[in-house]
Amino acid sequence: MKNPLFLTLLLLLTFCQEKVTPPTAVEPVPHPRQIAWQELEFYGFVHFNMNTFSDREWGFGDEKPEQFNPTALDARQWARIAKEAGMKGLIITAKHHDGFVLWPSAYTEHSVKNSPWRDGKGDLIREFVDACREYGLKVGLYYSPWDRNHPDYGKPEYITYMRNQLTELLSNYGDIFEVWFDGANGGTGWYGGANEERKVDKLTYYDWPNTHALVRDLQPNAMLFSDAGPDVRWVGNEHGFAYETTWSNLMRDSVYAGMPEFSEKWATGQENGTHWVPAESDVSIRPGWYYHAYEDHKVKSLPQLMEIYYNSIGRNSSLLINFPVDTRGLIHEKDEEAILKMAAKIREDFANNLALDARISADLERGKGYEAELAIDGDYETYWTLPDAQVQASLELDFGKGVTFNRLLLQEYTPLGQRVTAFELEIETDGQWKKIAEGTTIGYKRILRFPDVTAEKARVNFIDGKNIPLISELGIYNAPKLLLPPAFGRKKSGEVNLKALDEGLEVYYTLDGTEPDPSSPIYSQEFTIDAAATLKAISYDPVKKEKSETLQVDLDLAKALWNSSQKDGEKAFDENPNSYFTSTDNSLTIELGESLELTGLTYLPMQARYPSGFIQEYSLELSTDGKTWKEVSRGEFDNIVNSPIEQRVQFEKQNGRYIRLKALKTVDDNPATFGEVGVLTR
Ligand code: FUL
Repeated sequence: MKNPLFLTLLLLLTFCQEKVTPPTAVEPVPHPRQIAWQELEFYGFVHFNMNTFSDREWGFGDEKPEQFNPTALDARQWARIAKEAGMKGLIITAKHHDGFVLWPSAYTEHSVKNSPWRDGKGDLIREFVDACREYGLKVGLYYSPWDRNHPDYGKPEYITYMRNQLTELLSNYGDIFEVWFDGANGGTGWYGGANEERKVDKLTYYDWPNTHALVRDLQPNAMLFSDAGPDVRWVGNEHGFAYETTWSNLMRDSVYAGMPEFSEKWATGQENGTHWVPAESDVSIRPGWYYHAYEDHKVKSLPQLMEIYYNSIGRNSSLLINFPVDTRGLIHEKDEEAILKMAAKIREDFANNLALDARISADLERGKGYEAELAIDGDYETYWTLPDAQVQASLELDFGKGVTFNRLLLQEYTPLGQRVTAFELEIETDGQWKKIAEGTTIGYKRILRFPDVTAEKARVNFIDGKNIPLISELGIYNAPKLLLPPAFGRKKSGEVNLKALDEGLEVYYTLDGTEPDPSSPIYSQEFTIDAAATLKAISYDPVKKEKSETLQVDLDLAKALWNSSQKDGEKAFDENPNSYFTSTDNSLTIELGESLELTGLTYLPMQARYPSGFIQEYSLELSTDGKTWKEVSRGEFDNIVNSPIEQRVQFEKQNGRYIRLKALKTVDDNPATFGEVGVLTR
């Protein structure tokens, strides 16, 4: 190269490029331990302790160590399932509110050391830790500050006890990634026999600054969880849902664990929050945190679990899903099946990032080292950004051909703080840009779902933020439809409704017992079924030409004419499985509005979270005039506690205009309750 001017220019250019200054941080920023933790995203909870055996959610503290007796405990089974589910760690209830501890603590007799399990020689924390390490999972410990067993709870001596136990737990089992302090504390309890109510000042009693300092000292890399952090905060509900706007910033000094107004005021985090305290969404795979056989049929469905995934990890939060380990000491087969289906669906939804095949460009760039391409390089450490003082810019993807998609994934580079407050996704059709989705905060990860769109070009407009956006990753996906049988509902009038569980699916049905397919009637609006019929329905993906498994519902008479003279009696036949009738005389009488040939009856026990009054022994009577009654059946609903599903009673065909279902005995001797009652006519 002979031209000295050209050489000088080239040198100048290189010099200038190298001079691109890195963006400055926007406070607050995460600590390195929080950066490492946020990459875990998904980990599991194990609720297994005395409550598993007392069949409670919150034990009173008067339970006996002898009650703790799993028959086939295998912590390796938990770890295997968690690993296969894509979880990165497990957190176990080392001590829950009832005070029983899963390791042979030197400071209490209320522990596994006095239980029949492993002849009192067992250490469940050790077995748990070993299993987690074998499967490459991180280990976390839940420790309830509230202790309904300990005689000193409420006094200063108890704080010493708590710290002694924490010292055991945090010194003897290797690296711990998260220490979970529950916000529920203070109230009635056994308290060494005192059997009274003990209130504590949640802000001051535990002397959190010094308790936290102890944890820090013993486990410098452990994340400290409580409602208020200091490292990770509660999301404010137990559904596993973060918020449309979720900040990792929190006004930490205004909050403490267990404060009454935490959920409404603080759970979303705050844009101007002073500390980095990201959210963790916790939820159980069943209604309860602990195992109850009567919830075996209430394991969350795939659509419910996917909703949780998108509303937690998809909204700048980590996800902690709980396994209520059963009395054998195993994760129940149904829970395993559910979590593995969820894991498979997550993998499927994010199998192929369409942005990787697109040409990416930006209308503004900071310079070398911050180009648009870095938003699709799969490396979280590199990011696209803008010159200082700019917050508005677009990242545009040119796919080169029409592609179909329904998910947008964005990640901010959070080590320099959370920034974006408004963004939108547009696609180009016929030369026009059209908005198809929008969001507020992004944070570590944000996923938007929207109905299928097909376009050659898409762009994400960053509209507003606290400072220049730093976009580590951008993903565009075409998540396959959730091809599950449609959801079914029926009204008292007999009107039936069907609903596909994902966008873009069609529903076909039959009433003649044949298998539905796309040549069967298509469901477009509610229709009435007022007599006995078998409804079969499928969801159908018209693009892929695939159908779901078949939903089959055996329907009988509509309840349009039914009446009850008992107060609230109609709640037992309103076709709403979640409402129920509690009887004052252990019976329910229904006037059917017409004389009918009957062959049987159905009884759905109440489905509420804490049920009572299930009928165990029943008598069923019919009458044509409401005065003279004839018993047509008497018997027992065998396994109704463990499996509170619909019970069926059949009898010889009889005429009746009135039916009376009597509870001769309820399982708990509480007044009889009725979730939903129906009749059979065939
Ligand atoms: C709550 C506790 O009271 C529940 O029993 C459960 O442990 C859940 C994770 O946290 O606050």
